[in-house]
Amino acid sequence: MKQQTFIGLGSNLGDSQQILSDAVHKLATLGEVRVSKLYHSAPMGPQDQPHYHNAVAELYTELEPLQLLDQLQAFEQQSGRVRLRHWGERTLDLDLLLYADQEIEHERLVVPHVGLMLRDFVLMPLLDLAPKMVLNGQLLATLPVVKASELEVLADQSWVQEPTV
Ligand code: A4P
Ligand code: MG
Repeated sequence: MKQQTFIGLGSNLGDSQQILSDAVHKLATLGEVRVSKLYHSAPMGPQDQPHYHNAVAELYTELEPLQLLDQLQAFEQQSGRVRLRHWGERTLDLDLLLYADQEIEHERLVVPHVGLMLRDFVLMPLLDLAPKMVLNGQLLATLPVVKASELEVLADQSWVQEPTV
């Protein structure tokens, strides 16, 4: 049975819009995809790194959670993923934010993603796709971090470019 999942996309090295576009095309090989707007966000973590491009994709897929994680990690590698340090710059980061309403505590996979409720660069694009989403009994749209967000919108949902690969 197809499950509703949400994937967080981030990049701050290389041609980030193209890298995220290519990632969306790859996700589309796994099932039906819808994308959020494209955002520009100041780095969380080390400050001496470029701003990030961030977005969220909704994916309906038959893959089990760990199979999906394997695919996300393969896509990261195919993008020539460079990750220099924890919370540091990277060509492509794909995080499994939500998998249906499952709670997963596995050594390789924690769902919902640990940063989900804390990060405006995850919450704002997620809310584009699911404006009424409730997690832990909390309407995400009313979280203080959402209300205070000053994320820059780079483009509406039509930001996905033709694939390069
Ligand atoms: N892992 C566990 N749960 C998950 C999950 N739900 N989704 C494990 C994906 N992976 C999950 O990931 C480390 C391990 O997490 C994986 O091997 C997987 O088995 P990683 O991406 O290689 O490691 P990392 O860089 O140490 O950290 P992490 O936790 O991915 O960093 P984050 O939390 O993704 O943060 N600032 C802005 N503005 N925008 C950003 O997108 N991103 C980061 C990275 C830092 N600052 C940012 C942004
Ligand atoms: Mg990650």
